Amino acid sequence: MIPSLVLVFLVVFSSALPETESCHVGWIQFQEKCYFFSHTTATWFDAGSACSQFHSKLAEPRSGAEISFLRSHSQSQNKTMWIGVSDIIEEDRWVYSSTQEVVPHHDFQTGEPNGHLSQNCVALWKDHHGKWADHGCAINEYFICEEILTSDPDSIIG
Ligand SMILES: [Ca+2]
Repeated sequence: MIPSLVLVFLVVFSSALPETESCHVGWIQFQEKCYFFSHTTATWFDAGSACSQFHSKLAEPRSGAEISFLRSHSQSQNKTMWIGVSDIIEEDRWVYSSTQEVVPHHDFQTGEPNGHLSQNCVALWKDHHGKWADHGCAINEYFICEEILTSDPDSIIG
């Protein structure tokens, strides 16, 4: 009796573990972040608020790998999608929304940004195959939220 009881505990315990280290249902993991690709549209500002409701923020691609992943995934959905980059505060100074840091490596399509003062928010542009374009912040588009994947530091592989 005792060994089987122990086994039950082990199975329950070990099956519960991965949930704390994986993305929520409906979110997609890439490297150490979880992403939510919206099924509805919102202005850039409302998209940011919607992400906050999920304890996340508009996606802020920080590496070439993240840029490529987001470009490819938005392209597979064939949608234009907001990310957390804008030049709202100072024209032509593109910064991440959450930190106001200047974006070191952008992915603007050739010829973009081209909207000057009328277009201050960045979207992965459907017709540019997911490369960036500046766009009117008040326009409703799909959006991408990101959340850092919380995991036990001892369990990180690689
Ligand atoms: Ca602008």
